Amino acid sequence: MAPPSKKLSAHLFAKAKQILPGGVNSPVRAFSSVGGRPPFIRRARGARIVDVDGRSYIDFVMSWGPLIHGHAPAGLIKILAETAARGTSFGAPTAQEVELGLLVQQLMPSLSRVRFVNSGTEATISALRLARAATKRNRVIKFAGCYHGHGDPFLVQAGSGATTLGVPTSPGVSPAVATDTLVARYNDLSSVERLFRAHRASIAALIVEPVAGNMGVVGPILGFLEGLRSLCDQYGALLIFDEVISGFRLSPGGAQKHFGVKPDLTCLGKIIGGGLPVGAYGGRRDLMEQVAPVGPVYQAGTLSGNPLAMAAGHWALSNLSPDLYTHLDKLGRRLASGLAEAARQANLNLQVNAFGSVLTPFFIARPVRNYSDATQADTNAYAKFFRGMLTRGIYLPPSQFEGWFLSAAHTTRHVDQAIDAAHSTMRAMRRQPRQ
Ligand code: HOZ
Repeated sequence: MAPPSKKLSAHLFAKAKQILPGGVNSPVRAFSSVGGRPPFIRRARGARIVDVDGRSYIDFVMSWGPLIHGHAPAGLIKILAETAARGTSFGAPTAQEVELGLLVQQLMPSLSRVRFVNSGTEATISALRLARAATKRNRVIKFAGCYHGHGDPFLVQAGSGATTLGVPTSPGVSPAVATDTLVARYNDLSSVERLFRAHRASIAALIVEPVAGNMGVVGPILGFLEGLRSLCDQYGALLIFDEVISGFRLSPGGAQKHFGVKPDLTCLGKIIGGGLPVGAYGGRRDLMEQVAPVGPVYQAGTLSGNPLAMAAGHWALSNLSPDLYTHLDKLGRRLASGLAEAARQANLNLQVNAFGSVLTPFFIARPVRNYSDATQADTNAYAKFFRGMLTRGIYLPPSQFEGWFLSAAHTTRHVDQAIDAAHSTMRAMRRQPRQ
């Protein structure tokens, strides 16, 4: 069979660049760090996406995490159609937002109150404002390589697209804002303690991705999250878990349930919207009741609690089951060990960091436990690997510093196809001279 032409994607990308900066609405999608042109997607179902040129790929991006049930599951599409037929937005209270709130609380009991917003970015900036108001302090500790959306206080040594593009601290973040952001090393409690000691009475909060997902996947070492909880208690700061990625993915109760560490505030996104734009923040009642209209901390949104998004989120969370996590864990382990074996046979350095259904293979010889390790990975090797996999019909994150995501729709067959593609891609990489 003749390979399909890539004309339409190429044409659309050229046209997109005439109107959208870089041709995209989120930087990592432009393929800048892996080379080539992004396929434009026409449709998706299950674990597969199909581009406008008719090429089908097994998808390991899954919209960067929200699609734990796969693309376009029939139950979700039905609920969305029924909900849309009743109206797409009211800017007024609905039953759906109450139902979703109660379900979130049932799954994550630390959220005794929850506020829905439209993205993870909104959730984190709102949670930080609340923490500052509640503690009457201004500073925040974050970790190098953790990404909490694109709010100014968090675009300091940030992971995800900021690292991919080589601008971990973005121009445009005012120095005054950056001064209030203190940066520690992930998995290094002594770096956190030093900051608390030096700035003791001025730190409002510490924010962390309990399993880092935006420097690639990097899990917490034993005692790290517990240590953060004690340090926050000792120094009177609030502990904020950014569970935008880990929430409902690591377990129905997120990383906080999995590791048994209770944050004061939690930020959510991705799965909570079932593939529609939703974020949320929530936590201790005494804190959340400082949010307007109960308290003075202002935050609002025209589309917050949007009925379509609430219905999608409710469907997604209602369909989480123990069997789903067993399936995801099994596939995650199979994919991780398959990739490691492919690299071993091709004699390439590879470390696969995997947590359930999210993983990142780093092209590096030694373990990756923090941002400095992650950024020493061979990004040229990742780029070659990415291009080889894409040619073989496997759609991966176009950056070394992102997670791969599995879903209910992935099967052993999909995973084995990806492993086969990895074997042949890595063999070919081995034959090519280093760039
Ligand atoms: N920041 C997102 C990944 N961690 C990328 C979102 C996107 O490009 O869609």
